[in-house]
Amino acid sequence: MRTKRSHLTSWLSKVMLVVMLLLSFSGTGFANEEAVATTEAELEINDEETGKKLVVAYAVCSDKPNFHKWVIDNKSTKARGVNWKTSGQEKYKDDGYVLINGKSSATIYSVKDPKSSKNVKLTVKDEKNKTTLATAASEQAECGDPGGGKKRGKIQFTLSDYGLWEDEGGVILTIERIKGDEGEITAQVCLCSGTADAGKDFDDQVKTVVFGDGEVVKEVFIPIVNDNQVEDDENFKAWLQADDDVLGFRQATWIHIKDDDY
Ligand SMILES: [Ca+2]
Ligand SMILES: [Ca+2]
Repeated sequence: MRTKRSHLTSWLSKVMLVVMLLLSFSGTGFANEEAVATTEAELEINDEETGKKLVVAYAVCSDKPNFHKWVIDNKSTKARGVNWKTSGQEKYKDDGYVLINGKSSATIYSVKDPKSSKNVKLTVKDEKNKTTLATAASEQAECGDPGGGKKRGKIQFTLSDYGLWEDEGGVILTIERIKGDEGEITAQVCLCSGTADAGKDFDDQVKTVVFGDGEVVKEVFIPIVNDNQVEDDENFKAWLQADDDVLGFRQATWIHIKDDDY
């Protein structure tokens, strides 16, 4: 066992030596690097000889409404200074310098033109501001994409119709949160008359629903008025109101009340 282990140790140290030699010969300049477009929004700087990724720059889902968000990834083990600038709209040019440690990334923000949906390009240059290392376009980074930022998800009614007897006391509406669960979502459930009258046939008080971080389902109880009159079956509608970007497909649901006084 001891002999095998010492052979292994000796073999490992040889491998380490070769790796260290390779690293020391890889140089500090940018001469052996080439930019390779992977997608429109992501570019890589690779070492020409080894093919290893050195720098990757890409747009991600922005958590600030008026800014594009970018990530510049330093894949090498050495700290690297880069200059960056964005262009696309004359008025909204932005630039800066960032020092990124080895095997680390830097997040940068650039001002978004609120009036234009045009692509904004990020250009990353070397420390001396001479060689362009990478450019990436912002439009590819839709929120909710893999690798994007936080996913709040969308909320909607689970069903498009509910039915109950007038003497059941009320109805429980279920609101589900899909495609994400991060952060808080506040919504209101508003009730509108159909053939059933607000206040007379059902309690029309607006209900507030808060999805906490990680919560994906909420129930809301809507009281129904039970009378002694013989009447037709009646209905009313519940509306979900929240920020546009968190509203799912089923924003309304119908509640059908079946009369029990026939
Ligand atoms: Ca009744
Ligand atoms: Ca009735």
